[in-house]
Amino acid sequence: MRRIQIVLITFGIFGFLALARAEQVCFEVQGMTCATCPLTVKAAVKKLKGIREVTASLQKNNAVVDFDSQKVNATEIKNAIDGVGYKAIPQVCNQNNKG
Ligand SMILES: [Cu+2]
Repeated sequence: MRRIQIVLITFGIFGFLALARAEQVCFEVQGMTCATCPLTVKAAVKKLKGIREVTASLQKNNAVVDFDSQKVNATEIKNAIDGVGYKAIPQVCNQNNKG
């Protein structure tokens, strides 16, 4: 009985992973000049489907986006940032991107 429960839980977890593909993309964002700019970037990205979390930093000139790759892709995210007047340049995500 216990074994069946474990099997069911395992299938539940993998089923969830199959439905939602969590990915992260990081951008250098050029053109942010004041405290409102990161908020504008965030709002623009959040309008897209499949966005889980967005951080945008004026000090670091960057944005980090967690998204579901089955609903949205990095190019659409870049276009959303560019579309509100900035320039998003994809970069390798590392610890410096966060925070
Ligand atoms: Cu601004």
